[in-house]
Amino acid sequence: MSSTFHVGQREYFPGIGAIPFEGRESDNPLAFKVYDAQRQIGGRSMAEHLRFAVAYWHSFCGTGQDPFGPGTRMYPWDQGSSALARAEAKADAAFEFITKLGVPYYCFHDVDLAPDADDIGQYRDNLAHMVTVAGRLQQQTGVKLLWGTANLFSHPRYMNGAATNPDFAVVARAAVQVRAALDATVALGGQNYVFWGGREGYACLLNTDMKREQAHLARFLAAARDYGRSIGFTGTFLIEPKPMEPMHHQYDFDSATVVGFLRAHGLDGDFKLNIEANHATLSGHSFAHDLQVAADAGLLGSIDANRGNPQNGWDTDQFPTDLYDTVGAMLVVLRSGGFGHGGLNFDAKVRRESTDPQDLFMAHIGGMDAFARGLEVAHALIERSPLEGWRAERYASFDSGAGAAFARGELGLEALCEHALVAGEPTVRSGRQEAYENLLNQYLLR
Ligand code: XUL
Ligand code: CO
Repeated sequence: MSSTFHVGQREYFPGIGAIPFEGRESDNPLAFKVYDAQRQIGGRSMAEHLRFAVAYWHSFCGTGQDPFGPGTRMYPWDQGSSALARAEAKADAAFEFITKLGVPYYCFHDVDLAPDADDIGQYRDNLAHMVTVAGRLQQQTGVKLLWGTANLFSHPRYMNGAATNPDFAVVARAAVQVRAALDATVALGGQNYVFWGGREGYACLLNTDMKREQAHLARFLAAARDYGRSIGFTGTFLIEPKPMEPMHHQYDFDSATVVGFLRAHGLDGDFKLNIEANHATLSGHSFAHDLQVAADAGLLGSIDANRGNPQNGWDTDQFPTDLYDTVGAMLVVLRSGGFGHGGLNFDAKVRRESTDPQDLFMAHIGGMDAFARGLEVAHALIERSPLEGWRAERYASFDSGAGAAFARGELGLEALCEHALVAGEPTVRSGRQEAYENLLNQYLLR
């Protein structure tokens, strides 16, 4: 493997070259076993189906700090004397990593890419400078921006919310970041723009006017939408649901809540959903459930791929490895026609105890292989197995006759009763859950 592959002055991951596809017999930890970017599945390459993205924040900013201790990883790109020099080195490292991994997209928050500053002019200058740097690196490497966003949750000014803050001055200050992050996203050709309402919620209902805060959130999103469209953003705005953490309750609780909110405020023409696996499980749903709710509303936009820990339920942001989860997710994605503008962003971090540079590669390789296998199995289940036929057959009584008339809204309660009188006691029909689960395993093992 080549070890001289870098985008800037310096190589940040020496000894690791482009990650090859070696197939299932390979034991090389730095090779793909399933993900073969150009392999065709149902008329599209794996790369086109999966549209992977690397998350700038976890992979190049997070050093492993947790509430009980500081970071455990010292990044070579984080050693320079000025904040801007460190940001430039970080960008070189990020694009080297993404290129070696062979991932087509990345995602960032404004203050992952550029140093934050309380002074608005300084903040804008920093971001504008780093947009120029990132633009040059995108050109050089061919890596593209899946989405940009603004971090409206870390700075202390946002402790009571950003768009939903009870203080208008904070709402206006949040607009500075959203405007700048939209400018950056458009300048870098970003295909989506994300809102994760990290502190858009409440810690205590006693001091909170929930109705007013949610109305302000809708106004803020509409203003951002109008500004984005005015500067030529043609991509999708995405809301990322999460029920709690950091707040006690967050307004974008889950897919169903966000679908209702978008429709209630007339935002569903411009906004879709970015579903994160670990946020879905935090809200008491499965990952596939929240994807299905979004897809059924025609609002499935993109995915933040990760997993939680089933023992504790927190947002642990682990890399996805569970094949049942990836098959379940890809079934929803394929049935709804694919990602469109969206993709699979690894909103995941290596463990605090994982301190070698190659751990970051292995984490992404594992996640990409897990989703590539999910894609293969979901595609085979849909195209070659009896799954779709079995499911359709369960509902066959609505395909014709009185059942179809009911589904069209043509039968009232009295007509339904007439039908029941004539038809007599319904036959007991098994749901056959075990057969469906065995079918999935059978295809997983093939
Ligand atoms: C936090 C989270 C964020 C969003 C972007 O739980 O998922 O990283 O994806 O702000
Ligand atoms: Co996320």
